[in-house]
Amino acid sequence: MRTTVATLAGAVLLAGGLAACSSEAPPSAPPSAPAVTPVAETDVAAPAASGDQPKGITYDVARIPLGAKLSTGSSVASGQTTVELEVSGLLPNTKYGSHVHTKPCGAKPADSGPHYQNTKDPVSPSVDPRFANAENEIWLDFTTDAQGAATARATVKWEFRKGEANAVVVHAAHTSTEHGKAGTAGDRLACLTATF
Ligand SMILES: [Cu+2]
Repeated sequence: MRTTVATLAGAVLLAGGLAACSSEAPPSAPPSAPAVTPVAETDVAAPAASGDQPKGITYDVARIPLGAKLSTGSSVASGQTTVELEVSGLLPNTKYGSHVHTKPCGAKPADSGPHYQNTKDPVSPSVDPRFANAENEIWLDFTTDAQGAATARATVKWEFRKGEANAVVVHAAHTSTEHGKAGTAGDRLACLTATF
C-alpha cells in the first residue's frame, strides 16, 4: 500500500512537471522580440539612370557596398507598431542611423522625403526635438558587428497612416537629438522602398 501511494505521488509530480515544461515559451522566442511580418527585403543596387528604380538603392558604395542586404518587417498589436530592420554586408563595427521615411526611394537620396511623423511638425525640415524624436518617428539606428550585420527594432504607441510610410533610409551616423539638429543623421547612404 505504501509503495502504491508513493508511486502515485511520483506520477502526479512527474505529470505536473511535464505540464509546466510544455507551457514554457521556446528559448528561441524571447518576449522582447515580437514576430514581425516581412514588408521588404532586397540586395542594394546602384540607382537606375532612368525608368523604374531598384527596390533597394545604395548612394555610397564605399559605405554601403553593392549587394549589401536590407530587410524590414513590421507588426501591429493593441495600437502599438513595431518595425524591424535587418542589415548585412555593410562595413564592420560601424555606426549607422536609420528611419522610416515618407516616400519611396528614388534616383536621388532626397527622393524618399522627410521622416514619417505621427504628429506632423508644421515646420519643415523638422529639427525640433518635440517632433523629431524616437516616440513620434521610427528610428532604427544600429551598429554593425564584426561581420557587418545588425538588427534594429523600434516600437511606438501608434499605427502608420495608410500610404504615408514608404521607405527605410540608412544614414551615415547615429541620429541627433539636440535642438536644431534633432532627427538628422548625416548623409543618406542607402534606401529600401517599403510600403508599411
Ligand atoms: Cu532618415
